[in-house]
Amino acid sequence: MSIVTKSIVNADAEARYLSPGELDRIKGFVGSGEQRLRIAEALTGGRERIIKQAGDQLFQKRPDVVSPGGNAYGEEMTATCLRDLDYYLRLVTYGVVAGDVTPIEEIGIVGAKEMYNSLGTSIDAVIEGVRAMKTVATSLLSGEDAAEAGAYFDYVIGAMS
Ligand SMILES: CCC1=C(C)/C(=C/C2=NC(=C\c3[nH]c(/C=C4\NC(=O)[C@H](C)[C@H]4CC)c(C)c3CCC(=O)O)/C(CCC(=O)O)=C2C)NC1=O
Repeated sequence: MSIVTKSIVNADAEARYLSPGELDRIKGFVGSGEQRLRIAEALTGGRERIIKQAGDQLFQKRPDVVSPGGNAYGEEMTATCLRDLDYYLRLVTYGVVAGDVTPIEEIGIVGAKEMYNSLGTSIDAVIEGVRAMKTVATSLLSGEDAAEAGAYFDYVIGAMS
């Protein structure tokens, strides 16, 4: 939920107008709108490059995951691994647009550790992949935009750790 929806739900639950503090936070959200959309567009447009380069970096650092016996070994499993990176990049763009980590948390974090454990996938390696996406993605952005986007990758990294 964005800060707008959240504030309205909270205010209406008490049948009250939005408070000055809520209006102030919404003002901040609206004011950063152009930047957040610019970042989301850049990440969406760069997705193929981000996934490809991050995958290369991950498999260079963790050759075990794509070696025989590794969780992402073989063309199909490697593609599934890259698909998961693409999922997390997509969720990062949701977070950036919403100005809120809740969509990332609800779609991609809750239950993720248990799921990866049951698949025999190394969470550390997934985190390494997300870290590599952050490196590539932030290199495509200017300073302030890189910092803003970086915070959402950091959220994923922290929440998976
Ligand atoms: C949008 C929210 C969402 C997420 C996050 C998600 C993840 C997800 N990753 C899966 C599998 C998988 N995920 C990986 C990923 C990897 N293996 C590694 O060693 C690497 C470290 C890593 C890539 C970075 C692999 C290889 C599989 C297939 C495992 C298998 O079938 O044995 C599966 C099992 C079902 C399937 O194969 O599709 C799910 C549900 N699905 C979702 O809907």
